[in-house]
Amino acid sequence: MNQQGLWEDEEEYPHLEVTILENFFPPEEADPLFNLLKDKVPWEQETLKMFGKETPIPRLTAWFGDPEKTYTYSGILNQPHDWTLIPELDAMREKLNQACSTNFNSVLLNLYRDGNDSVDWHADDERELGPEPVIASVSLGESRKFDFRSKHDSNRKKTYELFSGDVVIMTGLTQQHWQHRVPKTAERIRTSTGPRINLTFRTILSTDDPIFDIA
Ligand SMILES: O=C(O)CCC(=O)C(=O)O
Repeated sequence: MNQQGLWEDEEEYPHLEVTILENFFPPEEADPLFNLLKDKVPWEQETLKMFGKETPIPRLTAWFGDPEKTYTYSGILNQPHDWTLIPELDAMREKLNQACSTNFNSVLLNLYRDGNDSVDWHADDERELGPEPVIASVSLGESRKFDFRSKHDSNRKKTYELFSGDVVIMTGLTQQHWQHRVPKTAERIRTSTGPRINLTFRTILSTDDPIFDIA
């Protein structure tokens, strides 16, 4: 497993605390996980209200977590599925808990069916994640680009290519100062971009957690 850290480059990318664990899930784990999750996860097509019209978001999603850990993402209130529905997901969580020395209590899954699917610029800066969340983002299946853009200077950008089995760990003030996205791959449509699954493991704070008031 190779590891790249971006956060050492504080001058060029201030507060971008990102570590990439390449091949964290080697192919013999990543390939069966991709197939299992594609088949077993109850994928949903969420919609967003845009200009008064319900518009499908360009990917399928699912939310798993501890009971009561509801989460609002892009205006969508998510009720979690139980970990017991897919024990392999719980095993992934355990492996990431150990690598990150944390206790993830929820995961948002995205299925990008092809190069037309994407997630637009955003930060995982919702109040329920606290001011300095640790987020572990797993890629399975097709490789895709992953862009960062400074919230203060949109010309300051950094792009990674994420491959199946890679894990991106975002920590510290990253979400407060940077946005990220997975762009469409329009130029690759003719060579057909295959499906990709992304899982972002997060820790949703309880409202009685003192840190909740700081965010
Ligand atoms: O697909 C990815 O790599 C990123 C997904 C993401 O940013 C999110 O779900 O918040």
